Amino acid sequence: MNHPVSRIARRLPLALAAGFAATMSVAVDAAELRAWNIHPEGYPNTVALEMFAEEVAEKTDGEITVQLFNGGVLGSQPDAIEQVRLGALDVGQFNLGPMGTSVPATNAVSLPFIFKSIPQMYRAMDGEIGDLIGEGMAEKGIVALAWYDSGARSFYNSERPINTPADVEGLKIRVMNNDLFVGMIEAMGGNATPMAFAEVLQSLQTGVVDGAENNPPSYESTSHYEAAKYYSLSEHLIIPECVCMSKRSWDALSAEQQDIVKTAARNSAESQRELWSARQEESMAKVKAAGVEVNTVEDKAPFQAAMAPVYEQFLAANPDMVELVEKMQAAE
Ligand code: GTR
Repeated sequence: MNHPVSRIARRLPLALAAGFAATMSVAVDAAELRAWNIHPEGYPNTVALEMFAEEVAEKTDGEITVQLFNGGVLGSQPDAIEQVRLGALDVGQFNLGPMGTSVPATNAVSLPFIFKSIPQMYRAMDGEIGDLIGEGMAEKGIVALAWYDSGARSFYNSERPINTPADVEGLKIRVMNNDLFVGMIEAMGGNATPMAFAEVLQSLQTGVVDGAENNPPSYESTSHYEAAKYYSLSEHLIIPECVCMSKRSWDALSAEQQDIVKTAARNSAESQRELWSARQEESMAKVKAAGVEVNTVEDKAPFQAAMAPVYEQFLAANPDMVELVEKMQAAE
C-alpha cells in the first residue's frame, strides 16, 4: 500500500505526527513545525524567527521546516502557551510575562525591577538563572531554546505624564495576563485590567483603559502611541522572551535534529538582539515625531519602594522561589 505517512505527518503538529507515526510503526522523516508569533512582519522578533526557520530547513535538508504564523493569528498568547504545552502547537515565541500562570518559575522575571539593566538580564538568562528557569519550563512541557530581548517596559497613557507612583493613581491600565502585574498596578493605586495584546488598541481608543505599558517597539508597532500620547520611561519590567518548543515536539526529534533546532534558535537570538537595539531607536524617533510626549522617570526609587508588597506577597505564596529571587537580586 502506498501510504504517504510523511506527507500526512507533515500537516500535523510534530508531536501529534510522532504519535501517529508510532502507531503506524513508521519513523517521522519529515515534519513541519507550526510556530506562533504575535508580532507583525518586519518586527525584530519576526525577522529573527524567519532566520531560525531558514537555518532549520537548510541544516536538515528540508526534513524539518518551520511554518510561521505571525500577528497572533493562531490566538492569544495565554492560549498559545497552553497549546505549546500540550503539543497542539510546536513552537511559540513567547514573552515570559504571561507564562507565569502555567509555569510558576517564569514569575521570577516578572517581578518589577528585578533586573537592574538589560545587560544584567542577558548575563542572568544566558547563565545559571536562565538554566533554572528553563528547567522549570521543561517540567511544564516547554523547552526554552533561546532567549530574545524585549527591552524594558514603560507606562503610556492618554491622561498625563507619570513621574511618581502617585501619578498612576486612578488610571485604568492594561496589563498582561498575570496576577503579579495586577498587584503591581494596584500597589500604586491604579486599576489593572488584564487583557490580550490584540485588544489593547481598541480599548485605548474607546477609553476602556487609559493606558498600558510596553517597550518602545511594541508601543510603536501596535499604534498604541496614536491613542496614548504620554510615554513615561519607568522601565519597571525587564522581561525576556523565548523561542519555545513543545516538549512533546522536541522529544519527537532525533538528537541531531534537536541540536540543529537549538543552534538555529540561539543564532536567531543573536540576530534578534542586534535588530532589537536598532528598532528601539527607530521606534522612539517615530513616536516622538508623531507628537508623543516622552519623559524619563528620573527617580525610580519611589516606584521600587511601592513594589515591596508585591514582593512580600509573591515570596510568601512561593517560598520555593525565594532562593532564585535572591540570586537574581544579587546578580551583577
Ligand atoms: C510585547 C511582547 C509580546 C506581548 C506584548 C503584550 O512586548 O513582545 O509577546 O507579550 O508585549 O503586552 O502582551
